[in-house]
Amino acid sequence: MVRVNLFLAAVLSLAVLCLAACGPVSEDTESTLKTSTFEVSSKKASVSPVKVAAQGATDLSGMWHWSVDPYADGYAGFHGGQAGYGSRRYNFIDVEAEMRKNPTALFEYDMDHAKTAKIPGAWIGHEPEMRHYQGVVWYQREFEVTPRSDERLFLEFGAVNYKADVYLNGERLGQHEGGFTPFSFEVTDIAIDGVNQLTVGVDSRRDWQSVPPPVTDWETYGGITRPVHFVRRPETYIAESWVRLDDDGRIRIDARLDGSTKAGQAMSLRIPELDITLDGQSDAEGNWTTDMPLPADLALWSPKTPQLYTVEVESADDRWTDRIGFRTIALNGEDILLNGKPIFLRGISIHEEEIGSNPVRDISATNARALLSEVKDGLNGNFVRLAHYPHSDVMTRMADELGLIVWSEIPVYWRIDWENDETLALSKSMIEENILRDRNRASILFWSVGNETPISDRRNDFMNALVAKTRELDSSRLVTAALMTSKQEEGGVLTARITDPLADQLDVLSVNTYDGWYGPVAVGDVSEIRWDLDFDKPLIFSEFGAGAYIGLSGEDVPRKFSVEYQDEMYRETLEMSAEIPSLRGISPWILKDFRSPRRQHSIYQNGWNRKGVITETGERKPAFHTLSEHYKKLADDWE
Ligand code: GCB
Repeated sequence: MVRVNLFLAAVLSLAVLCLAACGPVSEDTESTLKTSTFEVSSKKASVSPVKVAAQGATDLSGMWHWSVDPYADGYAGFHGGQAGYGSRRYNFIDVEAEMRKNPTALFEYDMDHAKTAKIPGAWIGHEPEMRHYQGVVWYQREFEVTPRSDERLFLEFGAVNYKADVYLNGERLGQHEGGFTPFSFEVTDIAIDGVNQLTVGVDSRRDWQSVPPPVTDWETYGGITRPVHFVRRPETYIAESWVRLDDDGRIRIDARLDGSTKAGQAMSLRIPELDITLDGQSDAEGNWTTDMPLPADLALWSPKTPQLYTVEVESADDRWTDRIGFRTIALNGEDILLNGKPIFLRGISIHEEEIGSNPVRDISATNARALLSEVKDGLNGNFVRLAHYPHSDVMTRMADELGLIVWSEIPVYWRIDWENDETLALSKSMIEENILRDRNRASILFWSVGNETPISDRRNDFMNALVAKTRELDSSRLVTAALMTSKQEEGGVLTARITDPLADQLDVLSVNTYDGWYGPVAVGDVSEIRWDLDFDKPLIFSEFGAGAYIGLSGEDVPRKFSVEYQDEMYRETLEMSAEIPSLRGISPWILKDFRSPRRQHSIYQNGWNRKGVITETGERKPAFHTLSEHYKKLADDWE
């Protein structure tokens, strides 16, 4: 094994062997870890559009060493302060050689000899003992680099759930918080010629300042859940490109160069299939912003015709490419217009969990296609709500390709610390990372800023700030959030209203409605509920549903958890929905039974939320067919 800084390690090992017992020595403590959202110790780090990784990138997927650290000894000493030297999983040393060489040296880890697991992959899949583990796990692998003087080097992470502390060759690059969005570090000055050692401390724990909070209704899936890439770029490279069709019918391009020669560079855009080339020049800041008329022969993207084009943006040294669809979105009172035509969203909600009896949040292209094909072909759908956090970009790219409209969400969910400025900053950074990653996806029509958040003055301010941030970053899409409703008896009729003040801020109203499952309303009375809405905005049912255990059926009176009960709930709610003039979309809860630790009925649940219309292994329940038929009729009515 090649290690380059053995000398440094030897000096350090003498100097700090006592530290495990000696207590605090630096501010690199747990409290720093708790408060930071995107904090970088030494070198440049940036949010990065994932597409960069596909170009000039080495995929570091494969077998990585891993080691549990339940007391977070790799983060801090047992009296606080810096971690003891013998517990720092990120040391760039050969632990075994060190201990052989120095009889006083004590290491209580050895990553080189630790077990291995396939990365990306949540640790729930590493071994059965990890099933309910919440805490710190360290990951490590080596990779070879031959640096070139005219290149810049980056490490890019698709997603690490929930906090990541990243070290290269023993040097701390920084921390990222938020389990669902990409981040990167520039390592040009840290990567070495030869074998490099990458170490990631992953902490799955959350508190009330976290987003999402500690209490949710899904499996946490701690770990490095999306690919890691080592990326080489030219010294001046294309850091971002956003190419889309704007409301005014023109194709707009925003590209940004980063590097010492970013000013005044010749830039060009090409769409080879349409024989289009557009030339221009970056400004003093390296930005190139321009537009062009819509080519006459361009086919617009829609669920029926999901046409994508290869788009290339070029600078002197670099080339960025993506597959992009072009379409417009607008509102006209209660109508959502796609390419100028009113649409009805025939959808369903999905968690990021593949079909199978033992999911590990492995969203390969095959697994994404399997999920989305159930919506598109099985349900006759045109829409998916990717709940409750940004899903893998494999899903959003697949939605582009298959022709499914997407609702993309950040995990501002139920109850978080509305008073906390850092929680707000974290939520905003998640919006930014999500939008930067996915703004070239034609399929995404909606950015959702949260789900079922309880009304209070502080929460209202918090959510309003998120709406404003979303519009600032992308004014071309519609902003929504899943709200709760209030219902009361009026003249003998149960009447539903939206009283949440957040409704006024949103482009599209969305409500979760569970009468017939939660609360006193009998399932057979759901179709009688009336909706009193006076907003001149479209409404989406972002959730409704009922738990159904595939093994419980055939009883005379449908009862909770029987598949007949779920089916009746669907029939009743769909009947009710047909009476709401402003309804423009439906996204029941949920496509597939999904893991949720809060669901522990020992016959029907055993850790699974059973509201799927298919089971975890893909078996369709009766409600699946009811929904599919309903959507077939809606498709005929609206197209
Ligand atoms: C909801 C939540 C969703 C839950 C669902 C349920 O309202 O938005 O995250 O999983 O209800 O099954 O109760």
